[in-house]
Amino acid sequence: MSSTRIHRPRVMGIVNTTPDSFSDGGRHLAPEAALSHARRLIADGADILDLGAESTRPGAEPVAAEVEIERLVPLIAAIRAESAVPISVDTMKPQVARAAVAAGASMWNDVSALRQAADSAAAAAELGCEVVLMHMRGEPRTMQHEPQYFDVAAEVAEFLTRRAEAAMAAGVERERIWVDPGIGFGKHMIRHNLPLLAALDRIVALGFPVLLGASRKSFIGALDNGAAPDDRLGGSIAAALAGAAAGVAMVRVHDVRETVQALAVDAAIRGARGAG
Ligand code: HH2
Repeated sequence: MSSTRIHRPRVMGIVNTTPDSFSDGGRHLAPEAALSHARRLIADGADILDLGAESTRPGAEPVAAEVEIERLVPLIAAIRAESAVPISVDTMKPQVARAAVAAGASMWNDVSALRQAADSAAAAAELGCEVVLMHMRGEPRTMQHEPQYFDVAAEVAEFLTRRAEAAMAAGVERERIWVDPGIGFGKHMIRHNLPLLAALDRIVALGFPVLLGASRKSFIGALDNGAAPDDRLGGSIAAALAGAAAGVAMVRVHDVRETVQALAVDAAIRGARGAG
């Protein structure tokens, strides 16, 4: 009996040091709590950690760059002192990305797709780190005000292509660009997020590695009688498996251990398909 080895998507573990993130806000605000959460995610098998200091949930208030830097840099340094795990920084501000990369981060996860500041794309090129370009309609404060699309997957694909072109025009190397459909960012819970999740292969077909962030998002609650964020693990895993089937390269999740296990079993089953 032979089987083909199928690689599972990489798993990015979420560490928020914000007082107001939708799913775990406040829980990891204290530096020691964030560090122990990061340790836990590393032990659980995270391939990379995504550290955020400004919530992007609908209606969230902006945080000053200095506050983000104060929350992130000591945490990055502390993780670096004990682990070689790659670190991503979830920020819209080039000055925060600069401080994070100087402290040891190797990926800039920008939910504004380098649109927030005039010098974002130039900063990304200069930093030479990997860059995630995510689709969002509007900005976090207003993005859920009646979003409209004619064909959501086509419009998201078009946007991501344009943002990747803009990044490359500013000097970001093609190999360093990731794209993300931005589940929940300026999208109706059901009418937009579900067709987008069903058409992830069209985003993968753009030719950039795709990051998918569906973990604990509201559409899961909407499909399960209003289940609370802490109670959305099953739906989060279902979305990660849909991403794996479509060929996404990485999933951004809160529950690392369970997701790694689900993706490993899924990859093993797909690898065994047609064998024996
Ligand atoms: N979702 C959130 C934050 N950052 N970055 C990418 N690339 N893709 C995502 O889907 C994504 C993201 C969710 O918002 P937040 O309020 O920060 O909550 P949490 O970090 O707990 O998921």
